[in-house]
Amino acid sequence: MKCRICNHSDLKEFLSLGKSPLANSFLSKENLEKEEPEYPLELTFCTDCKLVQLTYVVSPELMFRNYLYVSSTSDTFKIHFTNMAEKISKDFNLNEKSLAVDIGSNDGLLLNGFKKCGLKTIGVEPATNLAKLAEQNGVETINDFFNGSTVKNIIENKGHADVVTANNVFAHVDNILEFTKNVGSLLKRDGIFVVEVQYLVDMINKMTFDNIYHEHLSYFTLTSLSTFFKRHDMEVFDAQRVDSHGGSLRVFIKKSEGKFDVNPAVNQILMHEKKIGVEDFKLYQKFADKVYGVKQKLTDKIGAIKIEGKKIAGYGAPAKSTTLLNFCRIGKDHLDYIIDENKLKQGLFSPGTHIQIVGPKILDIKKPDYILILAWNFAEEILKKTKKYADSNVKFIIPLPEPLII
Ligand code: JHZ
Repeated sequence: MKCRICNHSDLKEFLSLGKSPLANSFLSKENLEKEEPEYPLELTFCTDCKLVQLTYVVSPELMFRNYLYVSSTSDTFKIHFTNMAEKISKDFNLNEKSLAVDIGSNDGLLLNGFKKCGLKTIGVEPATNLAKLAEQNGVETINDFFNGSTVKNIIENKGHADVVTANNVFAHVDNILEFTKNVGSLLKRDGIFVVEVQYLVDMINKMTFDNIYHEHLSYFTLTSLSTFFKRHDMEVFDAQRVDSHGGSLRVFIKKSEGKFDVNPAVNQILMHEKKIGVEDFKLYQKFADKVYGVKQKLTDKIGAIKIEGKKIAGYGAPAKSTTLLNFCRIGKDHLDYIIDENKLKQGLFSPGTHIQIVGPKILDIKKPDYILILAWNFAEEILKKTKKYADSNVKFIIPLPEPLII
């Protein structure tokens, strides 16, 4: 195997979570008996460009043409993306003449924010169900992957872009080089490319190893990102740590000839990464050891609760719960059901573990003794809306960084 970014062949493997089904391949009842494809989940480290990456690439056609994740399901994200659109519009003086393109635009949440700020917008979304939903939400959307022909289509019909955004998309792309070249062709000379990616440093610090699944091919630090862009005529000129998904990086990139000065924050984060050893393989080996330890603690806790004859429900059926449940072998014998408010997931069954996904009303009918918060990144929002159950003695388990019962 060669590095997806720099083609180097000295890659060092450090973590295997075994084989897992695709994280968002929730099953209908009729498909429960059919064989489910599983693919290896192994992480490796490039000794040259320092990118941490998956060893096995699943075809994007299998993962992204029908997508159950809807950005607007959580209030937290509605606020996050609306604020992001407002901040970018204000900081970069964007107006009704400016064009914003969002790649992986989902239900149009971010672009709706840009529209409210007066910008012209267009989304690119490969999932047909989501592209339709975005159109219903009033956001013009091209239903395709982001590639040379979508770029040509946008330039011909809308012109070049002032801002291109890719939130939780960049890590999902196998051929990042081609993707980045296409972004470069779409942008105006002084246009900006803004990406949000889950931050590997947070994943290590907060032990959020459930974020490892087949959709996420790359696990970025600012070190690996800025090395990549520098080698391809672009430059990171600002970076911020943001809370999403247990810790992400929002990175601002310009063409090399673009006008923006590099913010000192970039160097500060790079220095911090050097200090904590992101270029050193030992950091990743230590992380892997800890992952196996957390798995043991969580399965011990869940096992002990079941021995007492108590009932446990899951809350949230995020993609990452597929990794957690399959890797920790938590299944139907442990969780009676999983609640998720996304209607597209309700009535389906969790990949690999076959636990039914239901709406929140079930809590009044089949009250559990414990709720395992699988969408731990929204623990605050979920705890708030389930307060009445906490008041009636239901306990909550937050699985990571270490299983905690509250
Ligand atoms: P959430 C997503 O992963 C998808 P996921 C994607 N693959 C990606 O890359 C990462 O983000 C970064 C539900 N919920 O956002 C909604 C409630 O039911 O953590 C969601 O199904 N009630 C693009 O899937 C799930 O939990 C609630 O009150 O891991 C959360 O999924 C709240 C707040 C959420 O992303």
